[in-house]
Order: sequence, then C-alpha cells, then structure tokens
Amino acid sequence: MPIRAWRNARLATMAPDRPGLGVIERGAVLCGADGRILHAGPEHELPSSGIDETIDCEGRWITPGLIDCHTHLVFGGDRAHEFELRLNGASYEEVARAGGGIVSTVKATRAASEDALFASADRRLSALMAEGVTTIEVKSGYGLETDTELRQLRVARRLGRERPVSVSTTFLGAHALPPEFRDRADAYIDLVAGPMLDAVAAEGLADAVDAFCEGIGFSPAQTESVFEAARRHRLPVKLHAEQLSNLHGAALAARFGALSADHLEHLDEAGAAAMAKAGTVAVLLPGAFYFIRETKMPPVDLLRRHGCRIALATDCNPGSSPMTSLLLALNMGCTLFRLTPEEALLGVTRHGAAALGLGGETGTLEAGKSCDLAIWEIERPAELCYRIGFNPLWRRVWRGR
Ligand code: DI6
Ligand code: FE
Repeated sequence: MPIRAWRNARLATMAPDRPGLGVIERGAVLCGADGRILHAGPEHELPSSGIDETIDCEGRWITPGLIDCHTHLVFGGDRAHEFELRLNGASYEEVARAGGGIVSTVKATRAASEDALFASADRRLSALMAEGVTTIEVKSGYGLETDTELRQLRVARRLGRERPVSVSTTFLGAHALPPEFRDRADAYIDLVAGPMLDAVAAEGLADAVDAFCEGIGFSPAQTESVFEAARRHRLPVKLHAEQLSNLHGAALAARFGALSADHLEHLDEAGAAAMAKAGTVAVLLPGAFYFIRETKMPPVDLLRRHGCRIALATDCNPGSSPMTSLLLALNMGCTLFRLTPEEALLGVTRHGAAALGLGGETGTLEAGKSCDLAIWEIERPAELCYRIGFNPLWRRVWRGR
C-alpha cells in the first residue's frame, strides 16, 4: 500500500493526552504501508519526503472511524408486523399469539440459510458504514440452539472478511429461553455454558461472551455460570444489565472484569462504583430506550461522578431497536440522555473501542493505531450530534484504504 497523507484537515483525535476531543487545527494524518497511522498531528510535522499520495481535505474534519460497539446485526425476518399490530391496539399476549416477540425472530433465524442471513445483515451493515462506521460488534442470540448460534457467528465473521470493516463477535447464547426449554432455564444455561460455548470457542467464533440478565432473561446466578464458562475459555465478558429492572448485573459484570455493561437504565450507585473500579465501560443504547418508550433514564450523572467511561451504540435488533444509524444514536444520546456532544462523540470512538477491548487498536487518531478515519463535511464536530437524518460523511477510510 502506498504511504498516504490526508492534509489540510481539522482533526478530532479523541486522544486521551489532549483535552476534550483532542482538536488539532491545520492537521494531517499519515498512514504507513501497513495501514497504521504514522502521524496524526499538526500538518507542519509531516515528513518532507517519502509520501506517495496526498489527499487534500480542504479544511474538512477528520475523526476516528466510528465504532458501533453493541449490535444484534445478524437475524432472520423482521418485526414490522408486530409493530403494526401494537399500534393498532393489540396487547402483548395478542402479539405473542400472532407469532410476534423474540421467539418469532428465533424461528426466522433458525429457518434462514447462511447466505440469507449474510445478505440481510450486509444491507444493514452498509447503512452503518455509509455513516463512517469502521468497527462493529455483532452478537449471536437469535439461534438459541448450537447450530444456529454458530451460523450467526460465522456470518458475522464472514462480514468481517468480505467487507472493509472490523467485526468483533460476541456469543449471546444466554439471550432468551428457547421455547423447547420452557420451565427449564437452568438446563438451558448448562447447554450454553457447556457444549454450546465449547463449540463456539473451538471454531474461534467469539471475541467475547454476553448474557441478558433480567427478569425476562436470566438470573444473576445463571449469568454467573455463563461468565465462569467464558473465563475457562479465556474470553472477556459483557452484560445486558439493568435494562428493565435492577438485578445488580452491572456489579456482577464488574466482578468478572467485564469490558462493558450495557443499557443500565436502572443502574444504582453501587453498580456505578463497581464499574468504575473495574474499568467496565457503560454502553448506553438510546435507540432501545426510544423504541420501547422507556421513561427511566440511565443515571448519567452517577456515571460521570464515578468516572465511568460512557459509550453509545445502536443496539441494532428487530425487536427493541430497529436502527441502523449511529449518527441518530449520537443525536438521541444527547437529546434523550443529555450527554454533551463531546461525551457522545467519545462514546462512538475511544470509549466504544474500549467496550470491545480494542482500545489499543482503534478509536483515536494516534500513531500505531489502525488508520480508520471518517472525514466529514462539517464546520464543527457537534454537528454530528445535532442533525437528525442527515449524513455529512465525505470519505471513510479503513486500515488506510
Ligand atoms: N435487550 C433488548 O432490548 C433486546 N435484547 C435484549 O437483550 C431485545 C431483542 C428482541 O426483542 O429481539
Ligand atoms: Fe442488545
């Protein structure tokens, strides 16, 4: 690959050694032949020779490529019919009887071929990439049986091989109780934490392990069994915690050194303190908050006070957040959760990377990191949070290309 420089740009490096967004006016990014950043800083510090190709950014802003650190991108079917039934007054039971709910997505995912799952996820991925996303996390959790969980994760891996984007995979076998295990949740957890995770790990299909710790999901004790199995496989953990109630999942996750605890609307002070101490990132998901018309806000002030890092993501899934726009998540993070634009932007860059254990690899413009860039037609970074439904991306660069 040629040595490339993007010059005449304004940089929001997001680097921790600078205040705020790490702004550098009259900046440049230099990328080496290996696709890694050689220099991200003042333009006058660029070397005077050895650059093969120069791109004039004409004063545009460069941020790190965006990171969507929580998605359920790979699934079969959709739930538009359920959405419609509800808006026509159907009750939860009626929706379930009409074949709706998470079980309907499980059915559709089980029935879908690998190619069909790939094709539908690829379209959603394209929408995210068009807004500057260069790293995405993808969870399983709509198979709830070994074969289909493996198929979802294989599709996620294949997206990472065939598309110019970094894909981080998460095994979420403990997402919901499959109908065939009705009233036998412990037996299902034995399967997830045993043979299912063994099969996932044997194929190297997961970078992390997640669970849904909730009244309608799995108990803290069941979650702990899954985490212990992850530990045996030396896989980091994350957790859907405190979304609908407070089961103290965030503190449990922190005890296992979790990369992140996600949702967190019902988080309490002890949970926030435990997360801060463990360095567990708080992933906020305003799309789900909006779509299910949640009213309890995640305790952002508490997270700030304890110094927890905050990330933002789409939670792209067919049930609670059918959203394929990380820019919209930025806007919602600010309007619904009152994050500052600076906090929101850190949430889809540096802190999003940390939520995936990729803090050394991407998420900031710093020498040594992957040259993942989003170049924007904007006057100030806050515009990325401010507009609704407008995409000011000029160019997207992944690993220097
Ligand atoms: N929390 C959610 O909001 C989604 N999963 C989860 O653990 C809902 C998934 C769905 O309804 O399909
Ligand atoms: Fe989720």
